[in-house]
Formats: sequence, structure tokens, C-alpha cells
Amino acid sequence: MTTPLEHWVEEQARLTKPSRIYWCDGTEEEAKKLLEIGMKEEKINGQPVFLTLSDKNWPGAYFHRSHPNDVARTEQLTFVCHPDKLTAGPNNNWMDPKEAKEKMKKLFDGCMKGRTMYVMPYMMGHPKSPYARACVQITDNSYVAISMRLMTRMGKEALDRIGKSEDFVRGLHSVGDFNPERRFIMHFPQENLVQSFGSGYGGNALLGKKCFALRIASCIGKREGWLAEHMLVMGIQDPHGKTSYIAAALPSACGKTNLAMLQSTLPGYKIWTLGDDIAWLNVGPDGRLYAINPEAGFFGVAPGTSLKTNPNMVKTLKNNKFFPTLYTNTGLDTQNEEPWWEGLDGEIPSQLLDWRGDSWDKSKTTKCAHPNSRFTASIYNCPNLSKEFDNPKGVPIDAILFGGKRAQLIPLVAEAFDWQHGVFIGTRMGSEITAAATSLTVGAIRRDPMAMLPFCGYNMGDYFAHWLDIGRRLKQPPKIYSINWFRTDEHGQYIWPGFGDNIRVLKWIMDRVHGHVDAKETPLGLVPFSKDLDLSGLAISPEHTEKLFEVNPGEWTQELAEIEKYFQSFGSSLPEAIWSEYRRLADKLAAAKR
Ligand code: GTP
Ligand code: SPV
Ligand code: MN
Repeated sequence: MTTPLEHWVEEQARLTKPSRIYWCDGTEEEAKKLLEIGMKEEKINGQPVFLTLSDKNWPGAYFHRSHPNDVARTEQLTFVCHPDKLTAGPNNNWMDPKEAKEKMKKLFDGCMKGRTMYVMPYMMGHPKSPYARACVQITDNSYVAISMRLMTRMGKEALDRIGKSEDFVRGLHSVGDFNPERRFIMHFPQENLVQSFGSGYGGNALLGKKCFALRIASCIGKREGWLAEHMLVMGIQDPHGKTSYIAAALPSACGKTNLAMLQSTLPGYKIWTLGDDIAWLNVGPDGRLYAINPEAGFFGVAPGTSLKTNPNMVKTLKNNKFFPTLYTNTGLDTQNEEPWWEGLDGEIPSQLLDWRGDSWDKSKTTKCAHPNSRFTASIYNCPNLSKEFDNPKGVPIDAILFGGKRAQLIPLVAEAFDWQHGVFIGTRMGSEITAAATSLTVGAIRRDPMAMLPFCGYNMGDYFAHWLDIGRRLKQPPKIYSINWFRTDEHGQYIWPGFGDNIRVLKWIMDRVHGHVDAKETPLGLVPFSKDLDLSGLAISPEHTEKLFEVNPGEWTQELAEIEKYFQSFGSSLPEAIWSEYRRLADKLAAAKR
């Protein structure tokens, strides 16, 4: 008897017509074999999928160039296919499921001729966790297969968990011919199915990540009463040895990986990393909010990563306990066979190729590494991995942080008055667009509620209501904070030093959570009294400190108008409670103006 899994794989093979079908077991030997195939047999744009790098400084490292038209997520080609458009909401591209299936069937028909079909059983979450999900992805690309080994728990445990069951998340992926005209990322939430064609890049192709663990999982979470969020998860150990846990949502390329890996500049504080991109949040039996990170690796932004900004990440990259580590679209130092990117420690190497493979030196006006170039590394290589990472129950969350990249308006930190106000803070978030998605104007501000705009698989009005519902079920709700590391001074320079010094903000948040300090009320929320924010050893002038917390009602006129317009786009789906928080903020700002 064929199992539902075998049946599904056969069906996909009949459609895509590969030369070979290979079932992945997720082992290191297999990764080595696939790397060989990627170096010798498979090609992208006429180039090998992988190049070896020297083991001297970057053990276990391999270099990958994606197709030059395929370097970031493509939100305009990403669709959520609910039976009706209203369920998808104004925040998603929508296509009728039948129409989408037809379209994709034509693209997938015979697309794997002459290629190997890799079948990858994997878990999102620890196999023993009640919150984990078993999944299977099919792909025709060795880079995707090896990346999935690093980003998920791949192999036997997932197969065992699926067994004869129908209950597994399905992902069908082909790089096709990399033609952006024939590129689609289609989600079918009713079937727990993702079909992705024409891209080999990160969030478009590693279907366990944004496609399943956020877009599809957010729909499952809505039905089942939990939250799938674009959040890092970390433990903060204080000088007494007590560890508290936080989850923080920041839009793509706005600092999650860096915050999750932070090396404290305050003595006695230590960070334990649990996740840098995705959190699944469940109401535990004790009425507290518990987080697991369903992933098992980092797919992080390379530029700016250095021993100075993020020593724990560099140590992770140089640790080869879990093999291998991939570098995608960075520069390449051909003399030393090493990856290179802007911001890396040391001298600029003398013989460099840029991310496209053209020779590069610092006289060029272009970047050597693509701004969205990335590394892929197992989380088990992280020197400060929390011992709770594999705890099936997850960790209890004391604070939720919502942040973004805002040169103006938003203070360094502000605490929500209560859960409902905190949810409102999440909904009104705006952030500068980064290079993590194509076809958008980098630097322009867009509304990005809870950093989930590109990832919420259903109508965000209903999503906001779901957040409010979760709050009602919590006996001990986490406190909610707004954060912003990116406020600029009169010369356009960041005022706040950021990175390791962000611990100073986290310390204040912990002091608030544990009731050690009072706070000052502003229209936006509660901010620190200056005596309570530890700025010792920092060279920030009192004027600049003031600027970090300034609430300028005049500047808010346009922001309020934009928030209102955005909320209106959800029509009657937007919860009344969010409108009432909006009016309360508008009234408070108006009163402050007088
Ligand atoms: P995704 O992987 O796309 O989800 O990005 P992310 O949210 O994990 O962002 P990441 O930590 O990779 O940081 C993105 C960029 O922001 C990098 O270039 C960092 O150097 C920069 N950055 C991160 N944290 C800070 C900070 O505290 N201050 C400043 N000024 N820049 C930061
Ligand atoms: C992001 O864009 O938020 C990422 C990279 O983390 S990707 O996997 O491409 O989504
Ligand atoms: Mn990241």
C-alpha cells in the first residue's frame, strides 16, 4: 500500500517528470554529496551552483550566486489563494485557487526533465513539540536542498511523524528557468500547500520559512487559537542569573538577527539566542504566552555583520560543528577564496569579485556584496544558543517588542499602557523599505503592521482581532513595547549606537517587567525617566538623548493621516478597539499640541 506521502510524491513526479527522485535524509554525508552535485553538475545562469571556499578562516563554507534577477523576495509575485478575496484581505495578492492551480500546473508540467527531484521531509519545530508540524518539500535545486537541511530539522524524525498520515504540509518547488515572467509563489491555506516556481531565493524557495511558517501557519493559528509571527526570540540573563524571555517583531532587514545575537556592553548581562526570524506563540496551560522558534538555522543579512557589530554571528559562521555554511551573493575574495562584504572586519581584499562575478574595487560606486546578500548557518553553531532551544514547550514570554526603521517620530522605547494599546502599537507600525524585497522603493516608508505585511496569510483586520482575542485568553500577558534604533540627528546620522548597546534598552524593559522602575507618560506610551536608562560610557549629548524620546505632535499630523487611511483600507474588518485606540492617540497628541 502506498502512503499518502508516497502517493503525493508520485503525483508531483508525474507532473514535473524528473530523471531521478531522491529522498533526502538530512545527514552530513548527504549534504557533502549534494554540494558535489552543485559544484559539478547543476548550473544556474551557466555557472556552478556552488563554489568551494578556503577552509582556513571560514570552515565548511561554500559560495553561491543566485540568478542576478533572483536576489530577494518578490512580493508582487506572491499570492494567497483563499476561495474568496475578502479572506485574503487588502494586504495580500489574491488569486482564485482553481485559476492559480491551472496556472501553476502549466508551469510545473515537465519542468524537472533531466533534473533530480529532491524530496525533503522536515519538521518545523522540535519533533517532540506539540506545536511542531511535519512537512515535505520537493525541489529540483541542490542549493535549496542544502539550505533546507540548515534551516529545518530534516530527515527521519519527520518521516516517522508523517508515517501513513495525510497530515503534512506540502511544498512543491522548481527553479524553472529563473524567468521572472514565469515566477509565482502561490499559497493554498485550505490545503496547507505551497507551490513556488521560478526562483531559488530564500523566502521564495525555502518553503518552510516565510511561506509555511508565516503565511500558511498564520491561517492555521487563526483557526486553532495561536500566533505565527515574524519575531526573534531571546533570553536575557541579568547579573543575578535570572533569565527572562522576549519576542521582537522588526520588518525584514531591520535588525532581528542582530538583536537576537546581541553581545551585551553592560557588565553582568548575557543574551541567549532562541530564534532570529520566526516565532510561534501559544497560550500555555498556565495562561502565559509561550514561544517556539520553528526554524533550526539563520538566513541572515551579510553586509554590516562583523566582530564589532555582531561577534556572536561571526563566531556562529566560523563554527563548523553543523556542516556546511553558505554565502549567497556576497563578494568573493579570489586570492584567499573567502567571502567578503561591506562592513566585514579587516582590510578590503585586493582581488575581489562583486556579487555578479565582475571584478570590483573600492573606487566603484556599486556595492561589492548585494545589499540583500546572506549567509545560511545552522543555529546549533551559535555559541550563545539557549539551552531551552530544543525545549518542546518553548519559553514563557515576558515582553513583546514592535520596531521598525524610522528616522523620525518613533522614540527609542515606549511601553504600551495595556495589551489592547500594545496591539494598536503593532498595527500602526511603519518602516523604511529595505533591500529584502524587490520592486519596492528602498527607503520609502510603508505601513507594516507587526512586521507581518508581506507574511500574514489572511485579512489583517481579522489578524488584529485575533491578537486582541489572544490577549483576552492570557492570565499574565507580556508587556508590549515600541522600539526604534534608527532615529537620526540633524545631520542624518543615527543617534543611538545600537547593536550591543541595545542591551541598555532591554535592561530598562526588564526592570519594568519586574516592577523595579517607574516610567513617564507620553501620548505614545510610557518612556524611561533619565535616571533609569543606563547610558554610562556612551557619548550621547543630553540634547540628543532628549531627541531620542521626543514626541513632536506637529510631526504626527501626516503620520496620523497615513495610519487612518491605511486602517480604512480594511473596511469593516478593522476591529473597533483599534479605531478607539487610534482616536485616543489622536486626542492625546492634539492635547499635547495645545
Ligand atoms: P531579515 O533577515 O531580513 O529578517 O533581517 P533582520 O531583521 O534579521 O535584520 P538584521 O539583523 O540582519 O539587520 C539588517 C541591517 O540592519 C544590517 O545591515 C545591520 O547591520 C543593521 N542593524 C541591525 N541592528 C542595528 C542597530 O541596532 N543599529 C543600526 N544602526 N543598524 C542595525
Ligand atoms: C526576510 O526577507 O524577511 C528574510 C529573508 O528573512 S527571506 O527568507 O528571503 O524572506
Ligand atoms: Mn534576519
